[in-house]
Amino acid sequence: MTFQTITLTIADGLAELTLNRPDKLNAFTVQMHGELRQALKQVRHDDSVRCLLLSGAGRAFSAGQDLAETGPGERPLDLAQTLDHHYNPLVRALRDLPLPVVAAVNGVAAGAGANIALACDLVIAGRSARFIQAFSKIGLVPDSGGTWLLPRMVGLKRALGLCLLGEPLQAEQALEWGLLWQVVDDDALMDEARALAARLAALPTTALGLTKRALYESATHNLDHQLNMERDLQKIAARTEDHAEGLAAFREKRPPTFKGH
Ligand code: T3D
Repeated sequence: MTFQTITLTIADGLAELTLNRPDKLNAFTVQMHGELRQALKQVRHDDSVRCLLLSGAGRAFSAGQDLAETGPGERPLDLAQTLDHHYNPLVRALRDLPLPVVAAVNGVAAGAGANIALACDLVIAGRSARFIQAFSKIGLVPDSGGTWLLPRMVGLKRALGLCLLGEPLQAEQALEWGLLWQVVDDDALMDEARALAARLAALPTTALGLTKRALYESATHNLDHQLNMERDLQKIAARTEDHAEGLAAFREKRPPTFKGH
């Protein structure tokens, strides 16, 4: 399938999805959302894919919504519809993928661009990356899950500071605050991100998919509910070939070769 605003390549268990409007800092348009929906559907239905790597072409991850997509005087649009049709399904699609999703953040990630990166399971950033809750600067409320994610990741007070002030959070600070998995030199970002994604792609994918589900859903569960969930998911994981392979490899004192199921 050919896309105009994104690229998608699939090889060796790894799907690489790149936001590709570098001259507009990969700002999201309706067309990009449509292409992302198709690409994520393709990834989800391709059994060979065991990890997704999301990145942005050029000097940004994404500057969020394309503010020039509508001409002067064409706003206000019904932004509830925009979120219902485009941003919310995108965040859910990334979260619900039953395999690990890595975001590689180069340069700026602003507005929905920041929150979509942070919605990915692991985030690796270049040293010069910055995350901006740009919404307050244009009279909007953080969306794409930012108001849910940020308080859980950095605590309520830091989330308030980031969202009210809309100031850039530099990569090193974001790492210290628990938003990121790793910060690397800018020119090493894609190599390091691909190495991380390849590592994840070689792990037992079904178990990883169930693990991310358990961790994300824990946010709204009490301990009893979570214990029951772990019981149910463990029952599924225990029936996978990868579990049998893991046990065999342990007994035979060799590295396991997981198939992903
Ligand atoms: O529909 C809805 O609104 C609902 C959904 C909302 C979700 C959201 O994401 S709302 C938040 C939208 N994003 C922003 O408010 C960020 C706007 N951009 C900026 O603040 C700055 O561009 C950055 C801090 C991201 C980067 O600054 P800088 O100095 O590195 O780059 P620049 O020169 O400002 O931008 C470079 C080009 O990208 C420039 O185009 P030009 O002049 O070279 O033709 C600029 O206009 C364009 N660009 C940057 N951000 C956007 C954009 N074009 C369209 N939309 C953008 N968001």
